[in-house]
Amino acid sequence: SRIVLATHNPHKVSEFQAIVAETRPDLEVVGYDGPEPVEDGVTFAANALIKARAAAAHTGLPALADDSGICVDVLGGAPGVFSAYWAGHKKDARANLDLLLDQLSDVADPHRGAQFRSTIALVVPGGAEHVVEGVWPGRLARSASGSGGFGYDPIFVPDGQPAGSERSVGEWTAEEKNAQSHRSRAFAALTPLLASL
Ligand code: ITT
Repeated sequence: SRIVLATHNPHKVSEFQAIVAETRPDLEVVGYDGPEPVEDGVTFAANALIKARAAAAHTGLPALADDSGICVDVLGGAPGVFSAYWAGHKKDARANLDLLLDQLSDVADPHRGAQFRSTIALVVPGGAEHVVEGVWPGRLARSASGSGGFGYDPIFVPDGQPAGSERSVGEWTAEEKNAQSHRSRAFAALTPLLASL
């Protein structure tokens, strides 16, 4: 069966395609190029639902949408839902992460905790709506490294790495990232809800 992925972010599309191929190879993920709704929610869940509902209504197919971001402990969870536009109205990943590093320049290592969060909404036309979340704990690096992934990956250092050889997600392969990421964790929570599709 087919499911539409309501995102205009090509990095999310390729991550989802890899994650779905691992767990539900029978599911055909199609892209969405219909109208982009205004994402004016104040939570990840609200924005994920706005995007999934719009795609389900426009295509008549079950729709998935991801709303995600980085949440920094000493900033009370910011950038959060503002992650894509942290440095201004243009989506500029480099400006966003440079600003975040600046904001934490005086914050010592033990206090640089942060999480990537992914909230996925599933909307079945005329049927159910579900929202799940995946969290990936870690901390912010002192400077950017690596060119893998997208967004804040070059400054996010996930927990659980051997001391002395910690790497930012920018230095991870796509396979390494997909094995652990917030997006994979959210998708794992969704798997039982996709069973009827
Ligand atoms: P769509 O709304 O079309 O899905 P978007 O990129 O605008 O695409 P969001 O509104 O959910 O999506 O913004 C998410 C932002 O959070 C994204 O632009 C990155 O800055 C950051 N982000 C989310 N997941 C990330 C990841 O896996 N690695 C690095 N940064 C991530």
